[in-house]
Amino acid sequence: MLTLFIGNKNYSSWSLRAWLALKASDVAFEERLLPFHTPEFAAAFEGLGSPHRVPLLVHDGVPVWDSLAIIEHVAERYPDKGVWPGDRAARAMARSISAEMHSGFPNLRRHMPMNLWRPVEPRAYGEDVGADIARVLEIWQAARAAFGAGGPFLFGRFSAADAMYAPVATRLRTYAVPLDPVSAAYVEAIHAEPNFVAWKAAGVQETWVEAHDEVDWPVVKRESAE
Ligand SMILES: N[C@@H](CCC(=O)N[C@@H](CS)C(=O)NCC(=O)O)C(=O)O
Repeated sequence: MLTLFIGNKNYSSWSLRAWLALKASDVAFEERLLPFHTPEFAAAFEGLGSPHRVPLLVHDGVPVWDSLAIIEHVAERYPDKGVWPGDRAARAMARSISAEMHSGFPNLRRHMPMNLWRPVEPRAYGEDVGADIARVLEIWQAARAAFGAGGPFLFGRFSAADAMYAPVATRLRTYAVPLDPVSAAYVEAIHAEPNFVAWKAAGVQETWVEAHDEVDWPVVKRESAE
């Protein structure tokens, strides 16, 4: 039995990554949403030896934490589910860019937090954020050009690499970042992906507000409030 602990769907980009990868793999799992900064959140991690962070997967009593470790765990345990691309060169690139996402882009992540209910509005950014964005777009264009022929995602069909970059696609849209045509089409494909659509629909209904993820604070701009 698999249980995936996640945070608030509106804000928790790391939870979204693991959740999308699990959904795409079509492995049955139970989802448990832990609202941030609640006693319920802290209690869920007791005795597991993991950090108090989501996502956390518990598989037959064994805890696996950190989005990329969860993805690798699922890929190992369900090798026929196509978590990573089937082609070896594509898979090598998919793993590389997923690791790059996992360890990188701090300026972009800090300046443009995932916030699914924020109306699409530009946010000015400096050179450091611009450099992160330029690298993301370079990655997307390279993957699409080399391996994207079979579908709208980075390696054609949806893979763990798309799960890793989906929250970035939302940020680029939310903060109205100008995009080249290839990247714009990719952002569109992520926003049309049915699992993502379901996640966002749930996220924008939530009522918990995280001040540090609201860049217009103390104003909380919400699409539904318009
Ligand atoms: N490197 C971790 C990052 C996990 C992480 O930072 N999760 C955040 C939410 S997106 C968290 O649980 N924060 C705890 C809190 O805000 O109390 C991963 O890839 O899963």
